Amino acid sequence: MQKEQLIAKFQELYGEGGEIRTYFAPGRVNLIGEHTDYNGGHVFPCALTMGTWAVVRNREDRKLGFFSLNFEKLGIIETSLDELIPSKNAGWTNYPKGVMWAFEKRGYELTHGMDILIYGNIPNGSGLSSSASLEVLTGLMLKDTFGFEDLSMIDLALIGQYSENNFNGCNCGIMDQFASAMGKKDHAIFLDTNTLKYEYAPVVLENAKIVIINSKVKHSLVDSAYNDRRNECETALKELQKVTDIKTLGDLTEDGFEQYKDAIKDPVRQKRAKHAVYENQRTIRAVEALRNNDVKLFGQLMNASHESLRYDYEVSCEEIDILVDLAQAMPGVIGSRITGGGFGGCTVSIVEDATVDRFIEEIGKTYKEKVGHEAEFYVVEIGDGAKIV
Ligand code: GAF
Repeated sequence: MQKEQLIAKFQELYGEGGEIRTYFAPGRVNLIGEHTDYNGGHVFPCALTMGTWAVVRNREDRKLGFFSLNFEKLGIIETSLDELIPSKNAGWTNYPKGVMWAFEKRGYELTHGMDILIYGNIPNGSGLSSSASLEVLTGLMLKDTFGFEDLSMIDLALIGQYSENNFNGCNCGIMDQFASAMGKKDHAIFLDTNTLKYEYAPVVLENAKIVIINSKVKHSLVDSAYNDRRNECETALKELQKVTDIKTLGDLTEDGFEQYKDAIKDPVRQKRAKHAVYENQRTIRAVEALRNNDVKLFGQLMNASHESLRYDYEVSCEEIDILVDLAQAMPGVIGSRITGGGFGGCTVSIVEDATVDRFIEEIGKTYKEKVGHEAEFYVVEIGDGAKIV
């Protein structure tokens, strides 16, 4: 949808006049480095050109008007800056409200309300960070509206994560908000989540594309299973700290893990920690491979990442495994894995140009036969981070 159309819709809903501002924040796809961001490891995500837009106008009172073109039937949801409390009934507005709450918690006073129109083209709940993009979008909107010049884009990512953890109850890491705030066209972000040091790595895929497949399944209990994994890793870390001097699982190499792993008493917990350690090392190696133009090795590491997420971390599911197995078995596919938090959502594959059509057609057909519903395919481009548009 074009900016002009969004503004026209805004005026139809809220009336004309006043200064109108528009913002955009992207979704992300993670190429490798999954479930490492709350374990002190590295991640390698990139921002997409798909994302979420906001059209905003100040109000003189403290009221907030929220309208989403993605949830049109809900109409305008009216609330106020004095009601920034999470509630089930508030649905999607819990995300922007959470960020407003987090701003105020950090001492950034929001002195007046706003009318807001939202539109997103990231499929919701598909593991491409529609919620993180909404959080970063809200952060940028507040920074610009209230002139909070001292807040950097990384601050906006951190505030988004804080609100997700403390207002919306998902104990996520920093990867998604960071990618949405800091993305760069045609680059992925090699981020050390322990120090927040990052480098942009050009993603130059000669004769290949990044293809995302949306399984269109989202298994319930995603958030609680996510929080469980995090707790398991935290317990494993405490056990390891009794025998070796590490701050995070990201401090261990594979050899170090093998040496100390018996300190982790529970075999399931040991598998979780193994994934976190090995995936971090795989990510470091994958970025090096890409820098050396060794896309083949990058793809092999993506495949290994999936295997680890499937068997050791156990965050995949039948539908996703079908997609990944089909992709990995197809000549012309360089690598394929689940992306994002898991339990459904999307896969990411690197596919040679000449294979893309067959990839979409054949995997689409077999998936429908096996699962009973269609998957969606997106041949994506890497875009910039959040911006005023
Ligand atoms: C979700 C979380 F929000 C991220 O922080 C990250 O942990 C990811 O799952 C798994 O890598 O997207």
